[in-house]
Amino acid sequence: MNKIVLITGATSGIGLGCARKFAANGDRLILTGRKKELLDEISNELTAKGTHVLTLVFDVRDREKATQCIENLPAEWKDIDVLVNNAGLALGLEPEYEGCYDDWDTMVDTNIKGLLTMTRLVVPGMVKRDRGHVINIGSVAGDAAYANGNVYCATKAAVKTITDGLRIDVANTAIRVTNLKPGLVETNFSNTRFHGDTERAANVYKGIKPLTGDDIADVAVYAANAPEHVQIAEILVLATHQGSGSVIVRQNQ
Ligand code: NDP
Ligand code: 8X3
Repeated sequence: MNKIVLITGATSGIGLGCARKFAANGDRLILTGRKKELLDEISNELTAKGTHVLTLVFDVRDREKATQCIENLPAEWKDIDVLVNNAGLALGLEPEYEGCYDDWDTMVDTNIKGLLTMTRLVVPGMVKRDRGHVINIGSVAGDAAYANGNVYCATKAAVKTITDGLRIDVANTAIRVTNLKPGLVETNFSNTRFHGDTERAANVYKGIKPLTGDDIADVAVYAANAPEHVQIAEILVLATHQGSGSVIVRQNQ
């Protein structure tokens, strides 16, 4: 059925993959992000294919702006069926005792507090309508810490607990809650993590065929379209030669 799907961080990677895959599924999209020009480009691309798209420009850390955007949605866009809490990032890969305070703050504010803000703004409407689905993009990094992943891993462990908590709190409703945990996905993620060091970022994907944003988006669309009595509570999606967060078998290295 045609749904209204709100995706945070829709300008790149997994969020962009979700925008394209939910559009191909016939859904209407509220695409949010920080980069207006990119959002406009993506909106034009999808609108040309017949998708109804609304774009909202805000940073998920800006609670006031996020609130303003969600509270002032046009009437025909208010009844959000699926919230994809995707916006997030890793910054740095250093031992915890050498970590950067600003990087820690940004990860916590985005990956945990931003996700919570969006949940707090969107889920009350779902509860009122007794329908909806929240898909949080967690990570294999939330299952166990890996070397130098410390704070990023902790934010994704928090996403797991926050997702579990929400699932419990809405179990008396028809709302479904999913923690979708990707492994190694080639996106802008590593460029961001290494503060624009593209060579270091490229090395992350050397010798292994990584997942793509589209691979993860396929799984999100599947979860959102499972029969109504089926709640995909948690899914871990790894590249075939990835055994865990820290075991990656590379060819020709
Ligand atoms: P990308 O860097 O390609 O995309 C991240 C998206 O999040 C961008 O659209 C970015 O926008 C947006 N974003 C970041 N910070 C904010 C913010 N404060 N407010 C609004 N939007 C923001 O990386 P991915 O697609 O890989 O990452 C998406 C999610 O997937 C993240 O939560 C990440 O932790 C998770 N993940 C990624 C994995 C991977 O290997 N790539 C594996 C497991 C999970 P902008 O361009 O403006 O920064
Ligand atoms: C992103 C995957 O393993 O680089 O969450 O942390 S990993």
